[in-house]
Amino acid sequence: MKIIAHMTAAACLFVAATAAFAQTTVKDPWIRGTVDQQKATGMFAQITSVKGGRLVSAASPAAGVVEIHQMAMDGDVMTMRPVAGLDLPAGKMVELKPGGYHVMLMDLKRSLKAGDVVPVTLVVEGADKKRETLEVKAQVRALGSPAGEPKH
Ligand SMILES: [Cu+2]
Repeated sequence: MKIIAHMTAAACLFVAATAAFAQTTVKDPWIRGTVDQQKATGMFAQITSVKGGRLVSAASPAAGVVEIHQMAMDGDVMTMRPVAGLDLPAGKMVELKPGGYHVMLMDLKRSLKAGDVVPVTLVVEGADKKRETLEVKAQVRALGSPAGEPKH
């Protein structure tokens, strides 16, 4: 019994240490594929910041310009606009998804085909103003695939 108790304590310590290192986690990053001549597309993901923070910028070698965008209905029209940042409440998963927030890749260097893997760098600023840089590998999904529905 005593040995088991010790092992549990060690496991807890390990989890705590990992969480402190990876302040923000990015799950299931993906990019909507493009057709030839298409110059922009969106990246989506599920972002969770342990202590809370703000996604302030993004960059990718695949795109000349990368912005954080918000999609919203303006009357009957779906509009998209850049925002200065996206708040990540502590411990709460924020989903970037079609029709909502997304990382907009513009001035694309080439078309992105299903199966490609695109590196994207996300910068998250914590409440203490410290910046955390996250290197993400986003998978390109076919243009016509259902809007971000996870595969079950
Ligand atoms: Cu956009």
